[in-house]
Amino acid sequence: MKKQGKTRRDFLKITGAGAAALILPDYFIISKKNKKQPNILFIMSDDHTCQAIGCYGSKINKTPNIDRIAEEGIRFNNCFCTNSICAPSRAVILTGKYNHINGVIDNSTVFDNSQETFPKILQKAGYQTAIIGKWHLKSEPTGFDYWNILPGQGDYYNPDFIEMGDRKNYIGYVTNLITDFSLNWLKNRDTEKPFCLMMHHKATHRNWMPETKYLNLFNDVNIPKPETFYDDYRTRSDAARQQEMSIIKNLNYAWDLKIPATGKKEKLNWGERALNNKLKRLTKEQLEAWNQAYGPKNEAFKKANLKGKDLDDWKYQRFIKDYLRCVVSIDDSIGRIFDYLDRTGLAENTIVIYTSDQGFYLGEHGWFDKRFMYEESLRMPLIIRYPEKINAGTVNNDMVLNLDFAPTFLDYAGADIPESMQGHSMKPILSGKTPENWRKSMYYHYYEYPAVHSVKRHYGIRTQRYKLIHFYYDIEAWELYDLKNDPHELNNLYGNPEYKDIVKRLKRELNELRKKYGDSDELTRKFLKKALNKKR
Ligand code: SGN
Ligand code: CA
Repeated sequence: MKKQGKTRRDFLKITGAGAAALILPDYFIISKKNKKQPNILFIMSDDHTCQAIGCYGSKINKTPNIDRIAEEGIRFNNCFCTNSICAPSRAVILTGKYNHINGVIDNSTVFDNSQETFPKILQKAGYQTAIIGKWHLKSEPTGFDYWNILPGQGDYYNPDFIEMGDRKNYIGYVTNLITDFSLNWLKNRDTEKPFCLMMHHKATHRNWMPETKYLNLFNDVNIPKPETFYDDYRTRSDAARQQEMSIIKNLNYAWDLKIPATGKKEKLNWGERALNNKLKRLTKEQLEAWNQAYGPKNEAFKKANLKGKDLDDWKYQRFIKDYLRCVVSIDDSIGRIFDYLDRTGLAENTIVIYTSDQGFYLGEHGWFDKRFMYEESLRMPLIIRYPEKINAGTVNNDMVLNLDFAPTFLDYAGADIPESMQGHSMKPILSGKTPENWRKSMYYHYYEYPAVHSVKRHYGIRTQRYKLIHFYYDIEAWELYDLKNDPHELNNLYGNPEYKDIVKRLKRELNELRKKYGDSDELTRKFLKKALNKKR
């Protein structure tokens, strides 16, 4: 029986106590007032990729609480971002528009917060809205009745938060604090109105600093490296060879691999200084736990004097274990949120979404980080639970984008979706009826270059079977992959005469998509000019 179906009188009958009126759970209020406007709980992590989520078939970890959303709802296997980097993806999610329209082409651009966003429209539709956690859009959040955000990337330990303009420091671990603040907001919200809460975790962003209680998790296990760890980029353009996100070459021993510097202060490299600064934030107890965990392991590493593949493997193990330890705290967070939703009856009338701003490489092609249009960083996890409308255990392969999130939420709220939004409501898909004309291909455009990790600017098209990418700026190169025969994208087919017609067709389709979404070489040049001026 659905909880929404019960009346206040039923409840009093069940409990047999009039005094129970004083402790009425949330769902009675919701059931009466907001039946048609579901609550929206949008949970987004930072850089948490499908390869490290149980329900996506992770071979390296377990995420029981996150998986519950998929078990009781829907899992999207083909949700993609339109630009695999943080601020741009967040701007797309808020506006339902591509970055060349909303303006946030890279992490250094300030989001124009006067533009229309789905939270603003939800407010007009009667919702109370809040954002808690990572924001990263540089301007102040607008469209939120309450906001409590991390400045910039935020800190894992004892972070500052900016609450409605006031900056305060908190003792604790960031994932737990974001969860505490979210639960507090839920408990104190106006129960007369539906809500939209965006809970944005900082984890699992670089430099992957785990919570003290998990610092020794996975100590005695060996996490298998992905098949493509030693990809030699043989058939690719120079873009893949010239990146700086290699686990072997670009992880910093201190910042990423947690081996603190012992040398003189003046001689420290950027990573050694950065790690020292982060460790300064820790309380005495936190630092003790940290040193107890890393100290002996670091000593053993130094003694072993590893070389070649043994050293590669050590780096991978240190990196992946810290990353996965951060995931455990996120999974705990989702567990705590569900405890509250279950206890209050809110679980019935709340759409719970779990996603991440983009995918991430966990050693695939030898990399960490994201940015490339290749599968691991293009794909976003997307799982949604809404028992009233979504059948438990649904798995969907339609191509959906972060561009579709805003229209979907507006559709559920019964609000009008502005014509200017470029995504489409996924509501019919969620109820099992994919529209016949649903997209069969998607457009992607990445701009942040020259910049950290040196991933060249590129745009491209992904269809259900193929992917065509054009790298530009200080390179002129195309790549083509057949995802059916080459799911790991190791074999660039561009230039192979057998694929001439396919390339022709894909280029035509790519141009059509660019036209449809209003992107062009001219606009790209404009953004380039702006970026170059900023650097001067
Ligand atoms: C920081 C990280 C990068 C990362 C970007 C963007 N370096 O600059 O590794 O790619 O953030 O990440 S670090 O030295 O500060 O760790 S994003 O998810 O916010 O786009
Ligand atoms: Ca990110």
